[in-house]
Amino acid sequence: MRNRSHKGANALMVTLLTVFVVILASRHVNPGVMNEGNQLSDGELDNSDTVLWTSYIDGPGYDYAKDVAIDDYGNVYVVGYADFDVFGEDDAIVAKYDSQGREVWRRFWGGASYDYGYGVDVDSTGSVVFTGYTRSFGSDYQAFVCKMDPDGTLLWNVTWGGAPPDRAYDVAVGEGDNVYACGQTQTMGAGSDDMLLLKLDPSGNLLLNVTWGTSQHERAEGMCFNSTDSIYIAGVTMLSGTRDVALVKFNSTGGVVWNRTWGGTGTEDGQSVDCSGDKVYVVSTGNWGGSFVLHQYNSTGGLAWSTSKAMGGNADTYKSLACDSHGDIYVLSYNFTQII
Ligand SMILES: [Ca+2]
Ligand SMILES: [Ca+2]
Ligand SMILES: [Ca+2]
Repeated sequence: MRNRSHKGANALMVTLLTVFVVILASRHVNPGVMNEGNQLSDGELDNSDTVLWTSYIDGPGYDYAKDVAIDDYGNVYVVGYADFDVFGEDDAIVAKYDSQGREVWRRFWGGASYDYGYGVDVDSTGSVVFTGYTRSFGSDYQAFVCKMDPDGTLLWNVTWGGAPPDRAYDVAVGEGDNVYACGQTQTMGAGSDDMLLLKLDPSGNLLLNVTWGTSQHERAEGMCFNSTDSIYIAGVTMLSGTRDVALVKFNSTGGVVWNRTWGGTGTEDGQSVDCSGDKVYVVSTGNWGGSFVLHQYNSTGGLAWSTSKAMGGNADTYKSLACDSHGDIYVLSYNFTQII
């Protein structure tokens, strides 16, 4: 969700009220794309936390909204997946709303098997990029990245992966409208799953695929791109024997600038990251009874502070954060949004 460049104006934030709402690079996989379907949800808050609008998509089965992005015109993009059986089993769904909450279009992407949309961002031309993973094309799960024009016409789709499962969870548009996606891979890396970073050019050509990790489990959960051509990825490493937060800074050519881990003997999961200037914010969850931890790092990897927020609700539900140009920080859960 992300993190990604939430090119949103003001302190507006979309809240997903319930989740209603190689190596191998194979291109043009011929997925199904469909323009209709039905009910993902979102609402928008002004500075006084008033809900400006709410919209939802409700299919015949379960429906999950996983990420949101805002363009320079205030259009809102939501990605997730739903059980409409448009192409068979779950399909990724991406929907565009105008600044008043009116649905502009919705599109499904996928094939006969399971297709999950997880991350969305928008580029300088108003084209939307989204990512996730699919079992409809290739062996086991494959990461995918798709791009649609402002009218929702599919421009390209790319899958990435080998025989083991590979997944993408987030996407961010970077310099020159290059596209970065992150996730986890067993096809490449140091063993078990590793954090995965893909870079594609604006036409969907794969520019690089790199990993970060150890012989233990690692994965990326969220990413952001900042104006200094740096990419931050937050996720998980199990190098210590338990899950710990991992934050990795890459440069635009895929080099690891630094990495940091945070955690103790319990469970600590890095869920999402966003940056504002030289400040990098990470939200993490664990088995802490409904609280989350917000961390601020600087651009050289120094931990400025960590603070725990007890908000109630279920643990492990704080999935995303974004900060705006005013320095306000938004943390998104499955159930509600906290503005800090
Ligand atoms: Ca499907
Ligand atoms: Ca690993
Ligand atoms: Ca731990």
